[in-house]
Amino acid sequence: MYTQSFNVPDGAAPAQAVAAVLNAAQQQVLQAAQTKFDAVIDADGKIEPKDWMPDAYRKTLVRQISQHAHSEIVGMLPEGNWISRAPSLKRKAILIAKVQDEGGHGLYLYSAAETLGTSRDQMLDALHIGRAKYSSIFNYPTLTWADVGVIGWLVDGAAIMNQIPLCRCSYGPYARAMVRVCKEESFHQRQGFEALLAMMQGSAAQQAMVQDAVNRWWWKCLAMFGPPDADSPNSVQGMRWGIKRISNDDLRQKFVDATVPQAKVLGVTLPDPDLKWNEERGHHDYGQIDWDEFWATVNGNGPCNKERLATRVKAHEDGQWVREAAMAHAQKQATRQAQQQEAA
Ligand code: BYC
Repeated sequence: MYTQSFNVPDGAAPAQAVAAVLNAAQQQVLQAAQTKFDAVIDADGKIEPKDWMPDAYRKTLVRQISQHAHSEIVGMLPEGNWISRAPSLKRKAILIAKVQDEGGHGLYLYSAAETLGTSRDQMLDALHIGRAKYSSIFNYPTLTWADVGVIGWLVDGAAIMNQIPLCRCSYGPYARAMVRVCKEESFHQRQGFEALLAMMQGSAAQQAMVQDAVNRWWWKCLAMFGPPDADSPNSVQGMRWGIKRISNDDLRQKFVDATVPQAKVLGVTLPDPDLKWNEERGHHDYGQIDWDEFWATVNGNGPCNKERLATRVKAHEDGQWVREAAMAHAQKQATRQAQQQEAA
């Protein structure tokens, strides 16, 4: 026989023969869809929600976008703790706006992930039972007001470095959401730097508070970019698909190079004796990141993991009545609209 699909033994049941032919036809359709998908990726184009995509591409995007969304809404917590203790009305207004922005980023990102066929409830359930990841950085305490400035300067600074390339991600809804997120994050980073600059021009105690916060956050921010490239299981495929554009280590290096001159302007010391300019590489060398500590935190054993998750679950439960009221209102509006249409 000519093809594998026709290669059925004599006397096989007709139903099996039909299924084999159908299978071959389905394989052809699938192959054509895969070829089209690969061509779009190779041409640096965009994949949109209704386009065919491989299951693994869809799964990777849901994983990354939902983790990103979770990071935004858990990220509201360490800063939210300081809203009532901000040192002036101006700083309080800025912080409220920033925390609100993070909530908005979570919403755009959950919406982008929903276009891939996973519901927001499913994503939130995964977060609340501790199955889903969110950024390691939010499992550390914010001990002083200087921590809030350092989160803006370094944490948002690292987030922007990672997120600017995501504006060119191959999945359209994620890329478009990131354009707005990055614009807002850029303000967040600058307000953090400006708050620290004000403190560095203040008393010796304020300056010491800033230095202490920088000492506690610096290494955690370097780890935010994820494991070294050689230990990053998702990187190669993520880059092949145009989801990730720049590797974990390259982004980390860009962050170090961009931050060193900013630290000089601020007048703080970055807590790394190995940090120095390497003329040959055209980059700064830096010391060893504690990856054991990073993995312990990612796996639920950082200083604040349990507290963050408990606060998030409580916020979700406390908000149940709001979701119910919104649904009841929408239902009422839909019924009223249907009645008006019937009457017209
Ligand atoms: N924390 O193979 P890899 C923000 C996980 S905050 C926890 O390199 P991938 C904000 C990783 O998920 C920033 N887990 O993975 C700022 C993977 O586990 P799974 C949020 C981490 O996906 C201020 C495993 O380690 N931004 O925006 O290729 C206020 C192996 O890693 C971390 C984003 O999420 C970490 N730091 O690369 C409020 C950006 N690093 O999933 C909010 C979007 C790695 O296989 N995400 N892991 O079980 C990304 O760009 C990428 O997902 C990552 C990791 C660079 C984070």
